[in-house]
Amino acid sequence: MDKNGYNRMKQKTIVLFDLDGTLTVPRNMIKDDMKHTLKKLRSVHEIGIVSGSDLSKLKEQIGNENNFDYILPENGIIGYKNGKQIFANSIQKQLGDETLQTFINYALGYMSKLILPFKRGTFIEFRQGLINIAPPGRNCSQAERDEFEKYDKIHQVRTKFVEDLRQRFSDLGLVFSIGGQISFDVFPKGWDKSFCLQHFDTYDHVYFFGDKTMEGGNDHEIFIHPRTKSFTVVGPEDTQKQIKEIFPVSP
Ligand code: M1P
Repeated sequence: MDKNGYNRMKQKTIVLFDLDGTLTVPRNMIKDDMKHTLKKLRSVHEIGIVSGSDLSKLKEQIGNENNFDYILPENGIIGYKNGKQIFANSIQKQLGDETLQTFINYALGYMSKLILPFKRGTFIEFRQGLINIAPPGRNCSQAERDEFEKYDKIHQVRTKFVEDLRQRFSDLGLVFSIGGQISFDVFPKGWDKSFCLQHFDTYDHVYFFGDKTMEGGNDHEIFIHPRTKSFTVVGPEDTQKQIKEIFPVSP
């Protein structure tokens, strides 16, 4: 075993990656050199993506989903192995429609009072495993996303909103996670990225690479989970560099 816990003897290993900020620039396509590095890695280990994004967004960014053994959208509340669905749960089943409606109505009310540099459409996106809330609206262009991200760093729009929701709905056992540029995700406790680890009970080693590994980031829970050997990256280039260092097969 080397200093990174990498064992050259044949063991069952899965290497999981966050998508935005780890394999790609947020909401951008995966680059060819990253595909090449992952292909090399996949020649020795199974690889997977665990993302807060839903399947359709994830597919837009990775192109061919067959380049991965596991695709785990929505934090792994839905799971695909070699293109076949292996698992699915839903927030609707978990919380019930009455509670969901109370929560959604409140969030829409809060956002209706926010004054931001601009607003576009789709402020709440209801996904199978989470609710995504975007104060400027999800229909932003990339330039508008970048602008809001900068504005939010100064004005803490999402942090303040999350704090308010956390206090008001403290009895619902919800987790609030700021992972991307314009929005945050809301899901039941335990439905963070560490949820997907139940699919890998039979694996000897579970590696994880993510950029939002700090407390409050959406990679944090899987990052600190005792089942994983995890690494923080600062962007796709850093991910490639670290893959090559940790898994000697990669060129
Ligand atoms: O993967 C990180 C996040 O990416 C998107 O966030 P945003 O639109 O704010 O950049 C969303 O898909 C979000 O759900 C996800 O957690």
